[in-house]
Amino acid sequence: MKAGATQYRTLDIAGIRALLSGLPHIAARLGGTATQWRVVEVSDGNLNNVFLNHGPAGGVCLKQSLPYVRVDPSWKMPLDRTFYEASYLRDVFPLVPGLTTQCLHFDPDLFVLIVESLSGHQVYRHALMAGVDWPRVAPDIATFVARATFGTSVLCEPFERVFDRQALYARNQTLRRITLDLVMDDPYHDHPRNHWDDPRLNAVVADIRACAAVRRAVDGLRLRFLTCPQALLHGDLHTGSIMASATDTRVIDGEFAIYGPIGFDCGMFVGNLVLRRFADLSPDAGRRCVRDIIRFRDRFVDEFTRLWADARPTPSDTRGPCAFFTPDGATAMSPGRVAFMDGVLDDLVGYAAMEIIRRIIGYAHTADFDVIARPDERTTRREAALRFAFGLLRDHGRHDSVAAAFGGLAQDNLSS
Ligand code: SR1
Ligand code: MG
Repeated sequence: MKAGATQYRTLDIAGIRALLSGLPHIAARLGGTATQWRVVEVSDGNLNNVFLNHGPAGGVCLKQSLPYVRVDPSWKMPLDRTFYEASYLRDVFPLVPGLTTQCLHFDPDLFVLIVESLSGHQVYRHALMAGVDWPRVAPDIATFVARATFGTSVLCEPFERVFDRQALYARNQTLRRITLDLVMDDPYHDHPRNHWDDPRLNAVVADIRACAAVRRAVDGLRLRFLTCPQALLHGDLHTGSIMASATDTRVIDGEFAIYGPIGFDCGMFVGNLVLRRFADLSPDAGRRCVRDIIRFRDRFVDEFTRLWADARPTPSDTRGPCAFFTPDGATAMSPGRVAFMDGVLDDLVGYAAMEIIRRIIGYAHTADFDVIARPDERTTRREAALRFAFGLLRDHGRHDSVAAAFGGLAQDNLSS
């Protein structure tokens, strides 16, 4: 949907007050009258406008698609991304009610999405950069991914329902294109969207691009991203898509929702933990990073396999949706299930590496390294992160476990 074809207009603060006033269930949630509402722009991501709205009784968060990329208005873009985010929330909120936010309203003309606002939460990336240690976030995200993916897959639901949903998200082509270009393609050849500020990274970039094993791994992961619709993915599960406090974790920003390989969501999250680790010079950064990756892996595998073990046939499936890979015994994981989980974890490692690389040399960098004051030190840490990701891709499929792939991050000096 293009701007101009509808009543679309980009809302300013007065327009937001008027819109909210006309939505009785939202106005009631805010309380008082429109003149008492505080509307503050908090746009932080690359794509959309975001406003927090608070009244005497409560708050909501409003997000509106723009007909372009917010951080680059010359990059034109259709408006439909908030439609996919609203759809994603409606599909996964019942599966993970305490781990995301509820869609309260979607306006198909203005492409406005309204969700409950969170209080006392911070963007997890910013919190990590400020030095917090919130050990529950990684297992919470693992629970989120396990429940949201299992519950939208044919392991849980009749294929007819899953295929209908696949058809809907198959239309989210603009954002799948962005991920394909920015994560899977651009970093591996010269492209004007790539950038890095220090020529001392040129050598490692050349090494990554010249390596045949890396090219094979990237080609395989790219193909799986396009041809392996295992489950409904969040599609952009980096640490900026998580709001957290010490006691509560919420996944936001599901506009990149598509069907794809489950390990993609896992890898986005883990890749961003690794980026933080390379930017964090504190003595126990490595220990915390490896702890969080292992906790993520353990909770994800436990939760997914528990859901699988508990799943029951639906009326549509005479053999049950879980007839494939039936366990050999009450407690044993069948070889088929073990192989499935191993495949997801292999994907995790590969997509984590690709996320690390694209966040350092591609179009959309992250703020993690900005806290390092000295430019030469920033380059050193970025180079170390790139070399680490290079190794993950070169050896992709040959790591015995997630611990084997990431355990080295616990050592004190990664730059040498
Ligand atoms: C043009 S969009 C760039 C990046 O921002 C989003 O958060 C996604 O990560 C995307 O790759
Ligand atoms: Mg986002």
